[in-house]
Amino acid sequence: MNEKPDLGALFGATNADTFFGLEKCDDFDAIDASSAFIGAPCATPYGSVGAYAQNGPSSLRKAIASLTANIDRHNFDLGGPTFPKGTKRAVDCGDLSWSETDFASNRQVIRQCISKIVARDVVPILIGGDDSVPIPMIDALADTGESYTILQIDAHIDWRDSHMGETHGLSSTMRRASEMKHIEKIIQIGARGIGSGHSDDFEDAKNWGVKFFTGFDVYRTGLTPVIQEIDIDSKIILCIDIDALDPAITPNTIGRTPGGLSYYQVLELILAAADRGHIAAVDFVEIMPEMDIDGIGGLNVSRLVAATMGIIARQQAKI
Ligand SMILES: [Mn+2]
Repeated sequence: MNEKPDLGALFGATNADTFFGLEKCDDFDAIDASSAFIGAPCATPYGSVGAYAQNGPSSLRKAIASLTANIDRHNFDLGGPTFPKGTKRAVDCGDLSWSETDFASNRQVIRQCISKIVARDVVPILIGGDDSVPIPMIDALADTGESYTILQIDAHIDWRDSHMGETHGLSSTMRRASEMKHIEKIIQIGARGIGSGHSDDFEDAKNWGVKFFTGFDVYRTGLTPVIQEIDIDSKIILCIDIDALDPAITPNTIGRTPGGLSYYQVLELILAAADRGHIAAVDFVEIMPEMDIDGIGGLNVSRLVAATMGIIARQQAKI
């Protein structure tokens, strides 16, 4: 047999151009959902590599297409259907428009979209795109007048002040966030190996007050100390760079680094954020299907996104 069997055919999946076969939403001003899948192919890329993760959002829609007929089935990671009775479903807002040359405009498009969605009490799930995409998302939350904790799950700390002359690129995300008045706490989990960060950047972050739990810390002590650091009733921005996960399960990324988190460890952190606090916004970034191996990364990331939608649906319905 040369052709691989099709799981979607086994389940009766239909062709869907949205994530998980969710309803499409084109009007941010009228959006009515628990959360919203928003594709952001590009914000502020470095000139040397360009918009290398632009196919991330479409790759996740494709990766979960086999389950479009199963959206109401039991998800054993959640203890029920993804969207149980009494909850609102998520929607898919498609991909935001973007330019390869006008980065300020890319950031403005993301910022405006997030500001409108959160004003309607919908939790954005921004799908990148490289790790510069969250900067305007985090900035947009200033419009609510609330204060936030960032839970950043990433192999890299992203505290460069500038890299290759760019201050809003993917290596500066947490430093830019730290400069925003509405960000009161940052917890960073999963840093490991060698990235673009310098020891000075790490010192600056610690001096700001960042609570760090490295990949090695999680390996040695588990997640309990991390979860205890999440303040009760805090409003949380979840910044998930998929290179936080082990490259064995998310090879679909440019920054593969040995020693990453497992699927369940990341899921437990997302559950803990909703359990102790309130998830206000989410991003999943650095998704690069060209790097994937037999669809393994798309599988793991798309299922984590779907589980996140289920966790947020329960949070929004207070069940
Ligand atoms: Mn990273």
